Amino acid sequence: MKFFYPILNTEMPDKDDIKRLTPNQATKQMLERLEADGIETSFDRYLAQQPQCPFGMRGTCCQRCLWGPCRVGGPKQLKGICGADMNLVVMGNLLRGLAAGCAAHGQHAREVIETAILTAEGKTRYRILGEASVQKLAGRFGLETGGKSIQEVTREVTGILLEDLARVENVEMKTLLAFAPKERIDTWRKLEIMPRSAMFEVFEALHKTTLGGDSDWQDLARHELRTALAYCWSTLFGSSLATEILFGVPKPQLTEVNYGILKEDHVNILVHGHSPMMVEKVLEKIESPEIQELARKQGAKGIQMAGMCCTGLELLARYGIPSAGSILGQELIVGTGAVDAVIADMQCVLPGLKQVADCFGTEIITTSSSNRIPGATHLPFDPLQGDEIALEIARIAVNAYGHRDRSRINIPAVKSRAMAGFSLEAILDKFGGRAALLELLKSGKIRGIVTIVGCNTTKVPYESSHVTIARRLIEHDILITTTGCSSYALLNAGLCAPEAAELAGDGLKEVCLEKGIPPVLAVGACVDNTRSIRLFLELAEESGLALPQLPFCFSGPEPGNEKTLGQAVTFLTLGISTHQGFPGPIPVPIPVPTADAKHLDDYQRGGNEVADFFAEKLLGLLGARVYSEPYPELAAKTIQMHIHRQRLGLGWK
Ligand code: BF8
Repeated sequence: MKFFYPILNTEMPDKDDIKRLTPNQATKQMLERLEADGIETSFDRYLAQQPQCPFGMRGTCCQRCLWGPCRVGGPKQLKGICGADMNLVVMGNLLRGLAAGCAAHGQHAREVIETAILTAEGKTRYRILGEASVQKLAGRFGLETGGKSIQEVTREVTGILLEDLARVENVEMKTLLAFAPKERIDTWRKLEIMPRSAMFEVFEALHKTTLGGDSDWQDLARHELRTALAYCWSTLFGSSLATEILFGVPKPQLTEVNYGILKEDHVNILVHGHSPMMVEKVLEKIESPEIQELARKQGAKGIQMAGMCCTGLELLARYGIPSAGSILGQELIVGTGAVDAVIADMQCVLPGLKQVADCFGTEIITTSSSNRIPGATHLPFDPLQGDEIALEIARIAVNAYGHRDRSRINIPAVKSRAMAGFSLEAILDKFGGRAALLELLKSGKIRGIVTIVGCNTTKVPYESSHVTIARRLIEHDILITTTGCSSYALLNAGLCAPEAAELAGDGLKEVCLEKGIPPVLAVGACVDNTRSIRLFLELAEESGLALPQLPFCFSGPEPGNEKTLGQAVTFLTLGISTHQGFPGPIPVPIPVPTADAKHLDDYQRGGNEVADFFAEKLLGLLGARVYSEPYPELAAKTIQMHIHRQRLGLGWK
């Protein structure tokens, strides 16, 4: 590959490498087409950034005060102006990144929980479709429900979710106490990392990392773990549980994925972002006689919804709405010229999207007051007026079909079959309950469960790391759950279709064929990592074993958004070891300066205390560690070895 970074012991692709190595042929076609048309995308801007700053790549660039930026760890600058060394800078950057990710999922959680509360109070026209989820959650929280209406119980449970998001008092989080195993709670208490709430810990993370704040990197590391716990048990659980309360629990269904699902003679509407509140209502409205008639008048044969990023995955899981592409695909899919409108809510909506949209006359409608794009139509979500706003959005999207330039439409004829919608309930149902799934694990027919999650990055050939790792793991009888942009890669590669069972090892193949399921289970959006977590918790409880003993692993092959940091550290807190792909969120060992070093590239790749903390010390504290491995074939081997060691430890063959 074109760009070699000896300091990180890795290399990065140019555009030819990406086109040659991506497993996604639709992406290859769109890259070529946009290149020919002279339309710039993230892939071009990435090239313009080469070579990227080696200090920034290693997390040793500090911009936390106005004295900086300080590049720490070079031949002449072992410390920043304030005296911060590499450990303090790296750990502080990690903590700020995790806090930002926590705030992002936290705003998502707030929107969903508030909508659920207003709905329980009878103030919106949403409905509570997940009554069973409400009752189960009330049971977890130990609430007395006798004689209470479903609205009253919903109000109580969602009130607790909101408290966990924003509590200031020194009280332990109720969702954590309701779901986490005693062994973990005892471990976290001993480490003094029990959080108060997501907002409190984010506040404290920013406080601790101001100029002249916390100078002890190990204390920042402790706060990293504390903030990850808040992230998990409030922002992830809050979003995921409140969404299930409002819209119900997904069930597996078959659908199609990738750019080829767009239809030239239909209105094509792309739904993008993370919070499904607005597009749930838009879905209702496009079925209305008014909007269907409007589409006919515009000459369209129908309306095709297509999903992007996590909002797309919410609709894929719940209704089988075809998914189109992940974060780095957003400019490419608009470049097909076939997208009439993009409805974008919050997060992962790139600023560059509007430039491509303007080249093709695509309407962008932003629906979150947190995420605006200059020049886009802005209709912010309001739970009290969801129906009216959704109808307006549907009208704009359908009317856009009338002024599309048909001569510029070019939809790659690439699509795959997929089965999605694997909620926790659906997984347990397919396997005949948690005891039956545990037996399959013990017998070795399924050797382990790995959750592959997270974003794409231009630093590796598009979607290739996700797909390579998943293929190798299923070949070795390892069942996979997936969320986020990782799941787009695996869906597009056909690994989430039931016929992908043929690609699995003998044991996993037999199980998948018998159950009629794929070896890669798409469980939902990034916040639905809760489904994989709850699956791991169920199996730990059934086995009577602690989470760190079980043959589970987490992999984030292509880290991008700061939210990914929270996912990785969340699984570490649970005692589940974590692979990270391209060196990103959690540092690889930082080169140690030698006396005669004149330039960064002269340095020896060595150790540093923060890297050692994640790669070694955590094992003693939490029973889990980080594996940093950018090369996917080696990463898959590393994960297999981890699963193998876990099984050996249990005496499972
Ligand atoms: O929360 S995987 S690029 S879409 S951040 Fe964003 Fe990363 Fe995609 Fe969803 Ni998750």
